[in-house]
Amino acid sequence: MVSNQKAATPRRIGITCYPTYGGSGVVATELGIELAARGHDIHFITSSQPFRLTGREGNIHFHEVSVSNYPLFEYPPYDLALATRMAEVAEFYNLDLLHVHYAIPHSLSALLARQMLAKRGRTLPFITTLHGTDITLVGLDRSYLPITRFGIEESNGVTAISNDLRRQTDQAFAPNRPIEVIHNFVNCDFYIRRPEQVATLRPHFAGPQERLLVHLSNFRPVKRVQDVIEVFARVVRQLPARLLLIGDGPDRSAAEYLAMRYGIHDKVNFAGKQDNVNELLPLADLMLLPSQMESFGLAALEAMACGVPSIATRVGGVPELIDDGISGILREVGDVDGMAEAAVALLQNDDQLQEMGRAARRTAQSRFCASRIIPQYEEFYERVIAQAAGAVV
Ligand code: GMT
Repeated sequence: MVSNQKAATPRRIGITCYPTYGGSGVVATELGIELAARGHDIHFITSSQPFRLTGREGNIHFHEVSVSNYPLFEYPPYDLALATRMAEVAEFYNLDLLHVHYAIPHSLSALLARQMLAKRGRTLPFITTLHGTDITLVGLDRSYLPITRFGIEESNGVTAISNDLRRQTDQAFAPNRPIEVIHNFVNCDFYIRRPEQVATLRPHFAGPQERLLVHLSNFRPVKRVQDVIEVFARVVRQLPARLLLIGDGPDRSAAEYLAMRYGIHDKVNFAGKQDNVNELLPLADLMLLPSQMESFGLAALEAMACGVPSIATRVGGVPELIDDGISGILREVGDVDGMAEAAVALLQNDDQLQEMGRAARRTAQSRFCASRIIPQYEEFYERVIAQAAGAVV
């Protein structure tokens, strides 16, 4: 379900992202779906079909980037194959703009594609959206820093998904161009609590007297999934509860081991990667997001839209999303006792839990709905396209 408002100027836009289960891929895919619904022609240029695309959406095309594995290549040159495909698609479909998500290496591939087309007298501006770890982890690695800065500076436009990420980028890279903040968004008609659906599905995950806690991530070390288990182990000592873990990644085994050590593994459901998170999140009473770093916290926003508040860490862009004590609860990184104490207090006070869930939904609707954020991207596209057209002699 997407908003059906139509764009003033329909455009042909190429979108590149990591199409697997990362937050940046989710944002890029949902953006493409929303833009297509508003009348734009969207071309995903990615290594595989983005996982949230069904292939049945109108106005959406998928162009696979295949990286040839010539025996001489110790490292298959994905960035070059991508640049080539970007240039081909842009020329064939007469694209107005490329929008790449995650700076490395996508901004550099887009730069090459722009240069290839310039040789043929064509203008192809590109926008880079910074998502977080492309700046805070990969970008700050000395071996990638200069090229990350170069990709940012060469972009025709740059956006960051939170004020905090813009501040961090300015501080670490001091780029010679302004960065526009366009927050992440959620489709509030798709992420919503439907009581009949909850009544049917919830018994599969928790008993009538049990609270259900949820965590959704790619189980990378930055997510501190072991802290989720630590918090839950403390909560379940105080009240009947279950934990639903959605996602998969390198720290899953460590989390499973910890759950076994605490003897709580029968109460923890490792559901793995799931496509229907919009149906699973509303089943929960509370989300746990104890990340080391989070430039925005899309998982928390998706839960909030479903009326599920989060206990999260006070890091990065999370305070731009969650008002501590109103639409969720914030604690310091690693404070598993504090998070557990807050969770128990909230789960034992139904009125407060309900009120926080309503505030979470209100925040999602009033500040982060797709219908509010997508026009900001459209307006930015128009500005960048006009500037690029003006710059061509
Ligand atoms: O950490 C992840 O979940 C992956 C990463 C990505 O780029 O795929 O997520 C980043 O982008 C998300 C979407 O914009 C943000 O919601 C996450 O906060 C951000 N992750 C970090 O900053 C650690």
